[in-house]
Formats: sequence, structure tokens, C-alpha cells
Amino acid sequence: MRIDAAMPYAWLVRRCGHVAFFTAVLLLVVATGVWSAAAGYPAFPDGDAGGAAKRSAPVPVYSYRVVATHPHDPSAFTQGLVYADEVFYEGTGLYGRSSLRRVDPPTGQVQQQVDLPPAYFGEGVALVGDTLYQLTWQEHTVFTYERHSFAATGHFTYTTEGWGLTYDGQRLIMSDGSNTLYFRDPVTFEETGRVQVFDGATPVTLLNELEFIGGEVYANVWQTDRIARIEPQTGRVTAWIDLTGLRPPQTDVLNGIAYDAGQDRLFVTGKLWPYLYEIALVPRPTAFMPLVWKS
Ligand SMILES: [Ca+2]
Repeated sequence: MRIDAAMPYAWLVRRCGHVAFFTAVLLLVVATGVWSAAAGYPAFPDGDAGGAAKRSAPVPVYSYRVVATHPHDPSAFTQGLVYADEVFYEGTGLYGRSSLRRVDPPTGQVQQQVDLPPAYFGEGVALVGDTLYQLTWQEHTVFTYERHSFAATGHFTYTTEGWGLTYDGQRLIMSDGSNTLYFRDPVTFEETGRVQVFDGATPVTLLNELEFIGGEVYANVWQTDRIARIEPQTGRVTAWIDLTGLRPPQTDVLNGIAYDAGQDRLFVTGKLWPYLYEIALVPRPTAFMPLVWKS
């Protein structure tokens, strides 16, 4: 018996008739769209760029395993998180409630705290040597502090909004809610470069709290349970971390990534979360990844 590409189609039409066959195809297309919408993913990203993204191989997706659960101040609207020398440095937001804290990891106890003036909404935090940097959201100001005393040592200004901040050993890396990462000189806070972040051909916007880990930038995507792993040289998303299910009920979004390089420990928390988690990444089998997974 000869087999060719048209044969299954001809066989199906013979068995079912044209109307039944085309109805089945239509139902399959509609069902695919409904599934994508229900999952929060666009069935097809915008225009031709979306087509290119769809054709490119999906980046790996990691799930997680909780290694340890630590208490976390449930009134802390976490906007920045750094681990160094067995403590967390945490920045919190909201007008009138913004602060910089030193936190004891096992107990969540706040060891030291300095409050921002009520007109400033605290954002991302980074540590360079003994200097802590704390961004503000729409006040175009980054404050600096001496790490041990929390004494104010100065400030710089910038033109964009301030969202996340981290340090790669040479440069500060900053997000502003767009898909752009800005590189800045720690001494002058002047911009030295920038890169736009894409997953395939799709821009990944709303990049929020950041952490530099093993040569990559990890970024919370605001209002999602996802962290993008980004190659800072190109802006390419190399992997996603899906933290669905981690967020405690009646809390705000995931926001806060810290890394203990000495013991290779990854910590995450969120705004008003009563817990801070140490997690391990678990590769998700490719066969179960959605076809398109974009913000
Ligand atoms: Ca961080």
C-alpha cells in the first residue's frame, strides 16, 4: 500500500465527511487558544516577532523545592534583598513605611533599621564593599549608607524610575520596570551601558528585584510568580524559574532574591510575606513545557 502525506487527510474525510472534519479542526484551534488564555499566556505574541519567538526553541523552565523556611516580617513590603556575611540586607517600600534593615536569617529578627523620609518609596538594594545602595521608586534618588553603622553617606540622582538593583562585582545593574537593564558605575552612579531583555523575540518587561548569580542576572517579573534568568551581555533570557504555589495566601507579589555564594543558597521572599524561603531549582521536563511562555 502506498503511503503519502495526503493519505491521512483523505482517509479522515472519507470516514467523517468534510463538515465533521473541519468542525474538529476548528474546535482544536479554539481549544488551544482558550488553554493559552486560561494559563495567562498569549497564544501568539504580537506580529511577526511573535512568530519568530514561537519558532525558536523554548528556554528551559525550572520549578523549585523548598529547602528551608524562615520567618519574615509580614509588614515588610520587600523591595530589595541581599545576603552577605550571614545576614540579609533588606529594603522595604511604601510611602511612610520605607526602610533599610539588617535581618537575622534564621529568626527574621530585624537587628538594625533606618527609615527613609516619608516622601521616599524605597526600592532595590545592593551592596558594594561596605556601601549599601537603596533606590527609590519615583524620586529619582539612590541613597548610600555605611554597611555596619547604617550611617548615611550620600546620594545620587537618576532620570528613570528605580525598581531593582544588584552588583556584578564591577558594575551596579538596575531595573526600572521596563525590559531594560542599566549598568552603572558604583562610584559615580553614571550609566555605563544598558541592555534590553528578550525571551526569543519577545521583550520581557516589568523586571523588578534583581540578583547577580553565577554570571547571570535573576529578575522577578512584577505581578508574576516568575524569575527570569538573564545573560547580561546580551539580555537573552536563558531560563525561567516558575515559583507558582510558593506565595503565601493574603500577601502581595514575589519580590526579593538573595544569594549566599559561599554556601550556594538561593533565597526568595515577597511583599508582606510572613516567610522567606531557601529554595533549590528543579528542572522541569521539556515535554510538559507550554509551547509559548511569555510575559
Ligand atoms: Ca537582590
